[in-house]
Parts: sequence; C-alpha cells; structure tokens
Amino acid sequence: MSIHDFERYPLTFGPSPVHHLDRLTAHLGGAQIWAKREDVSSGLAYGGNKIRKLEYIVPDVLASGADTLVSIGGYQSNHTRQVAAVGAKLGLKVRLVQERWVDWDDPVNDRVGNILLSRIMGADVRLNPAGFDIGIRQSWQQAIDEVEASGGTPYPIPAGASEHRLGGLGFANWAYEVAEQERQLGVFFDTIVVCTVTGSTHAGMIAGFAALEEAGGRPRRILGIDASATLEKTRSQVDRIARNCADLIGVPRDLRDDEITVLDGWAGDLYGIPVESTIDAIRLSGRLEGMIIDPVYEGKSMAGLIDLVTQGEIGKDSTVLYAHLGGQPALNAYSGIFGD
Ligand code: 5PA
Repeated sequence: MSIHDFERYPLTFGPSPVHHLDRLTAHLGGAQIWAKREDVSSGLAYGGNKIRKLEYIVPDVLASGADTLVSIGGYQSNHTRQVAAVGAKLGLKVRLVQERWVDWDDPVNDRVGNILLSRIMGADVRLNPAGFDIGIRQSWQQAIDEVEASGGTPYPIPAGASEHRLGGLGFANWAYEVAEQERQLGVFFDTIVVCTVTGSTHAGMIAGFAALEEAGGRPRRILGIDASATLEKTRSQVDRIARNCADLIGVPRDLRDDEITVLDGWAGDLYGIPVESTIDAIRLSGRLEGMIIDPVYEGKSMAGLIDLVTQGEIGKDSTVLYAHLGGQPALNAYSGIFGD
C-alpha cells in the first residue's frame, strides 16, 4: 500500500503554491524562508488545511451513503467552516457543534469570520458552552445521535478531521507534493515548520516524509509548533496518528521518536489567546510580505519560526518551508488587538 493507492476527491485547484519570502528572509538575516500556501489553494470558502484532509475522506463519505456531515470545533473553528463548504459542494447537510473553546469576549466572536461563513453556506450551526479539548467529545456524539434519531444518516468527522482513520493522508500527500515542487524549483527544504493542534496535519507530513526517506529521499526536520497549550495531549495525538498513518501508507519501519517533534513555547497559556509574540509575528508577516496569518494558529507557528531562526536553532544555511495552513477568517473576531 502507498499513498497513491488511496482515492482522492479533488477539492483543490492543484498543488498549493510555494514561494520565497524575500523580505522576511532579509529581515531575519538567517535561513532562507519559503511558504507553501494552503490558504490560497482551493475555491471552497477560503480553503485551508482541512480541505486537503477532506479530499481523502470524501470518497468514504460518498461510499457510506450518509446525508449529513457532523463535526465539531470552537466558535471560530476553521475546520467546521471547511466541512460546511465541502458539504455544500457535495449537496450534503452539515451539522456543526461549535463549542466555547476560547474564553474570548469579543462581542462578535460567535457571529463573524468562520461561523458567519458556515451559516451562509447553510450549515446547521449549534453553539455549546463546553471548553477546549482536542479529544472525542460528548456533544459531538450527541449530535450524531440526534441526526440519526431524526431519520438522517450521519457521517462523523472529529475535531480537525484528525482522529479519523484517513485523517493523516492529506498531509502525507503534501509531502509528495513538496518533493515534486523541490525538483521543479531546484531547492531542498531541510526544515519544515508547521502549526499543530489536533495533530493530523503534522502527523501526515511525518508519515509522508518517512515514506519518501525510505524511497531514497534526504532526511529533514519537521518541526511542529504547538498552538493547543495542552502540549502532552497534542504530542501524543501527533505520535499516534503519525504511526497509524505511516502503517497505512506502507512505511516499512517504525517511526523513530526523533521524527516526532512538537515544540512548546509559542502557544501562551491558553488555546486561542494570542500572546505578544503572536501579534508581533502577525504584524511582521503582514508588513514585510503582505501575508496574512491568524492569532490562533499560524501567528503562533510563525512566532516559533522567527525565534528559531533568530536564535540560530535553525541555522543560516537552512532552507525552511513554512506551512501556511489558512485560518484568516478568525481575524475578524480579534479586531480589538490591532487597535485603530
Ligand atoms: C488548524 C486546526 P491540526 O489540527 O491538524 O493540528 O492543524 C492545526 C491548525 N492552522 C493549523 C490552522 C489555520 C488550523 O485551522 N484547526 C482546528 C479547527 O477547528 O479549526 C482543528 C482545530
């Protein structure tokens, strides 16, 4: 079995674009920084990393005969917005549990950005007061039961599509896409920087690059930057999903512990609450590159990248690929932090 044996339902325009960040590179004065852009690679509701995961899950949805996608996230979940978009595109109903994952008192937190887009796309959006947890949730199981009780056929998609048998495949394939783009561009990315929370984005990359390494590819570092602020949960979820995914795509060996790196230090104390380094990273990417990143995920991984390059932890001779996973709609619920 390899990644190529799995069916992929196209929801993207093609490979996500890769480009050099010249001014950020010059500003940091160290490694060469590039970005690969999941935020501009699909026409579905501003795209993002879940679209790529869902490309490998949709064939299973269609085979199941389900009529309702059921998923879960915070009020400003990017994942649920992307599930809503995919449901709309496929002509399926969508039931979303939106929990109060972030104690963020912006008065429009439950009205603008992602949740607004999900409502526009016709999803049945239900708010729930439960707090943050990346695990399997009671509220989600209850929503599945309710869909069934009302005569529907649910297809359950867990938080971030991570705890799904096929959840890692999208980003395992991302690794193959990177290898092909490297050939075209004549570069080699020795370091990948990726935001990690529910884990299957990072885990899929680890499995995909391990498969490539087994096929003769050069080894590289894949640095996951935690944005969950529940580090041990995210670390164990990444570990488990990476190993399952590696098995699934036929990596002929166990993953080594040193292939699974989730770094701490930029999440702050709480999921969804930006800290100073997050806000600085958002402003810097915007000012130098016109590249917009969000305060929940990408602002935190970019803060990690900036510090790692500045401290020399990522060396001057490195070529770094920053995985931009989308997420900008949430900015609308955080206008207060940028002032007038
Ligand atoms: C998310 C996730 P993983 O959950 O696969 O680790 O990805 C982290 C991540 N960047 C990184 C962006 C923009 C993301 O949206 N978002 C979740 C959501 O509900 O939106 C799953 C948490």
